[in-house]
Amino acid sequence: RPPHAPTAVLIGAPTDVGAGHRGASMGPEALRVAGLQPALESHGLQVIDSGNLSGPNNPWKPPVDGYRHLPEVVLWNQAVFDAVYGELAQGRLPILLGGDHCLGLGSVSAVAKHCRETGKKLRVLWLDAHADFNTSELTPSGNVHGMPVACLCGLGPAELTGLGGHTPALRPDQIRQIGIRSVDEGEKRLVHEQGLEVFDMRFIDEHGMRHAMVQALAGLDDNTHLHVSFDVDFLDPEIAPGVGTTIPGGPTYREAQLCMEMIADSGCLGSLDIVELNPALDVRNKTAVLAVDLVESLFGKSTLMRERDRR
Ligand code: 6HN
Ligand code: MN
Ligand code: MN
Ligand code: MN
Repeated sequence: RPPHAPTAVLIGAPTDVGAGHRGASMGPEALRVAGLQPALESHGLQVIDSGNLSGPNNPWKPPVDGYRHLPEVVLWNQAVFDAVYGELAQGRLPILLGGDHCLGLGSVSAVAKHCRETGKKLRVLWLDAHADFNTSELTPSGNVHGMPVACLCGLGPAELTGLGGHTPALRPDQIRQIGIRSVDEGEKRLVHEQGLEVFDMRFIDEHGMRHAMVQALAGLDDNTHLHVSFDVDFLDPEIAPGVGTTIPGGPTYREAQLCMEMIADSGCLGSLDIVELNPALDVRNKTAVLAVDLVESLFGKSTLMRERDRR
């Protein structure tokens, strides 16, 4: 790695409070058991494991006014926001270990605040089977892990949309979604209305992952902070069964690797979420091992030579 590569910090957020299945709360430990830290260190990256955040238990209750566990979701996201913001302020590269995807709200809100304060441009890549663009009116489940992108764009309860003190945290044109193949009916309308740029599986089938990523990464420059929110259900369930909401027809192993490699090549990666890994549904931790393998590529596992050549 180049000498200026920032130190990465693992931040565990062991909760499934926004999910529809129990078990994502075990995600951080499964990623540690799969060797995330030594894997990244083997590529010359400095890595600190800051341990786990704490927050309320999952009360496992039905929705209230369209949200399940909103007070608990807020508390977890405040903890994530503070931790991620604090690490960015120290010049480190935060890696959030979820936990379910409602935590992307705290993480991306912190990144957005950091970018506003440092004058950086922000691009968010949302790697997911789902658009996560529901609202309390549209949601079929009340699970807040289906809502973080809408909340980041200002559509949601004030406790969540105002997390970083600036609403909305993001403009839709700062987001690119990749791998999408399950969007609820009302959610679909809202995605179109807000003009989100979505590289869904149909696009990837027709044009290939390479073309999708060329477009998703277009316009990045030296002053761009790239945040990757990696929902493990992005991957095809044949290779990644350890998630709560498997949707068939996702990226293959090589498509996912190429996606990560092209992000690494951009040289802009500034922060990362690894979310929705559910060890209770996994097979001998293989989804965690795969996630670690892919995250290694995200940090330049297979592109070290090219990166050096370029300098
Ligand atoms: N995730 N669209 C569904 C819902 O309940 O809103 C599923 C959301 C899944 C969210 O996997 O992060
Ligand atoms: Mn910075
Ligand atoms: Mn998601
Ligand atoms: Mn998902």
